[in-house]
Amino acid sequence: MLPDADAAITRDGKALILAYDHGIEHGPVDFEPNPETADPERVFDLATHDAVTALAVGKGVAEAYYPSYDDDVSLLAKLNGTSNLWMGEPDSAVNWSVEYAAELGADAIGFTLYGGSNNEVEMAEEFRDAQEAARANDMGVVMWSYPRGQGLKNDTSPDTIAYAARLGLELGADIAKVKYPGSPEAMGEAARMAGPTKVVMSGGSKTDDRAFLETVAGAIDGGAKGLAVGRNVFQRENPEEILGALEAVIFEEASVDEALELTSASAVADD
Ligand code: FBP
Repeated sequence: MLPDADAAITRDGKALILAYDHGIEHGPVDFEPNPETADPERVFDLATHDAVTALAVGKGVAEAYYPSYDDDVSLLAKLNGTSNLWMGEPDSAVNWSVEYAAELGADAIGFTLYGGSNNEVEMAEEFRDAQEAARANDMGVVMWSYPRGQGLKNDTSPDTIAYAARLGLELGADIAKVKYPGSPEAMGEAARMAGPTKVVMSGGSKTDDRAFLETVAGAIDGGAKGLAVGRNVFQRENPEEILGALEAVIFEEASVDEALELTSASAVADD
């Protein structure tokens, strides 16, 4: 990792990355709860919210939409991705080069590594090439560090998540995005193992406002430097509201109750 290499996708040393690679990873089913989010323009508009420090998208979406948003949105080029139709051992195709991402104006690259997969060695070698090319183009590096494979089914135990975070440091990521390991203490241990590499929490499937904000606040208290989130934002009826609440928790040290005041759920409860 390189100090400050992530400056273009962080604010005060923290990140709120809006992830929108779900069209590749999960398919259109993820847009069903809020159908207008199938339109990338809706999500690019969301990414102009002050809370958002970067938008993570794949090549085709970046090509089609980023030119209209390059003044207002920091682009995190998600280099690899594989559809849910793939039934083999976890793997991820590298869909665009770092050089092409740089040409499109990307500020950083994102790369999934499935530690523990039978494809880990090949993926780590692809990450090496991407990480070094990112450095040559002055771009930050974010690793989606998701241990999974034949003997490791979406393991989010504290030990595994600490190992995932450490892989980020060892392989040269500036930010390691990991699944929530179940407690603020376990998140703190993952952050400690990552050293100067910032650990951010992966959003996960949609939960209610309070549960989600409490998990995020706990992760931040534990030592996480922010959040990389998709469904818990864009699947909501009013994504802007939760972004405002997340901004308060992540960047303004607001309590969950204070942040909830910014949502209409709280307005309804107050009536
Ligand atoms: P969510 O906040 O919706 O969980 O998105 C985070 C993310 O890493 C996305 O970038 C990616 O599309 C998805 O999760 C992959 O999740 P998984 O591989 O666990 O299905």
